[in-house]
Amino acid sequence: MPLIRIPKSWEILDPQITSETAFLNRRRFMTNLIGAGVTASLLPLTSCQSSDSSKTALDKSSTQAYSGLTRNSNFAKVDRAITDEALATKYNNFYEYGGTKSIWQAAQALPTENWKVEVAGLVKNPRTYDIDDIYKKFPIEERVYRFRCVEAWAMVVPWVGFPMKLLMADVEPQSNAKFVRFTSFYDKKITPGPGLMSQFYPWPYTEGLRIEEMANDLAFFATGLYGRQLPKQNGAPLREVIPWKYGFKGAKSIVKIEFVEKQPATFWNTVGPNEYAFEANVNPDQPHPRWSQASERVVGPGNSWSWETRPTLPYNGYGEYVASLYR
Ligand SMILES: Nc1nc2c(c(=O)[nH]1)N[C@H]1C(S)=C(S)[C@@H](COP(=O)(O)O)O[C@H]1N2
Ligand SMILES: [Mo]
Repeated sequence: MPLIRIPKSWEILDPQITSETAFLNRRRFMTNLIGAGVTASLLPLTSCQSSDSSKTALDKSSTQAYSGLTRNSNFAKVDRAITDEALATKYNNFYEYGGTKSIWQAAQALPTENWKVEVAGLVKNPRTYDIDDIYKKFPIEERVYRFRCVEAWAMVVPWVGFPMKLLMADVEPQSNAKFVRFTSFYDKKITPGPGLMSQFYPWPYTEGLRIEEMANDLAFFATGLYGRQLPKQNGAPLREVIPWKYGFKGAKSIVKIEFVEKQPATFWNTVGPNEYAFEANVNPDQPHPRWSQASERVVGPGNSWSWETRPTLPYNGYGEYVASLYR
């Protein structure tokens, strides 16, 4: 690429793995600008990843701690240590606030007061929940889940929240509802996106599941992590957590949930259908077009070249819960 940029040391070691956006959008973006007579060398690169911000002190006072929380013993153990909270809350993907991993400060612009979540479409009881209704209505528990980004890094996060199937039971999908679509908060004045490229993305961020996937025991709405309410950068006040799929399937800061008949268009699948499948189950045998998915790097302290490498597990290790959905 004719782009002027000094790579980070770990990028030299691992050049093929870049963020969700890197190649495809750079190409789309350049096609547009080259058409407009702008030279490629002037273009910014938005996919620079950095974990530098993890060194900044963590301010735990920014969100409230849950009291009387119980950890669901079915989802308490994983094959590796829980990721350091400072890393899970300072190494994020949230493109509404920028194309790097260091968006936690920018994400503080998200206005979470008086949050509402609209549930619409093919349901018997369409309704708009105040976030406080959600907190009161659904029994909150803690679950420790493995978390795998399509970029081949992985964490273990103790989420707080409730199974999606409880919300389904409340709104009662109709029999013709075959899919669900989640929409994230979007407001151009508040969510600038990853620089100049932003205008080419299909905002707002959307994701989707098959109804049977949503009904699975593991499918979770998170309202918190590490025993406290979700920080904004992790998708406050409500996000999806689907531990057997790549991280991009888990839309953050959800404002709308729609039950629909046809597979809905979703954000990354629209941007790059051969790179980001709608199904997106974690699968070591199905490489991303630009890198292998056979192994993953466990996010830890220091630079990513020093992170431990582990084999990727089919369904991210959750096959016993979900493999039957795909037979
Ligand atoms: N609205 C929205 N949701 C999103 C994203 C995003 O950019 N915008 N990024 C996704 C991706 S690619 C990942 S890996 C996870 C990251 O979640 P975390 O920052 O809490 O680790 O959020 C997902 N949900
Ligand atoms: Mo991701």
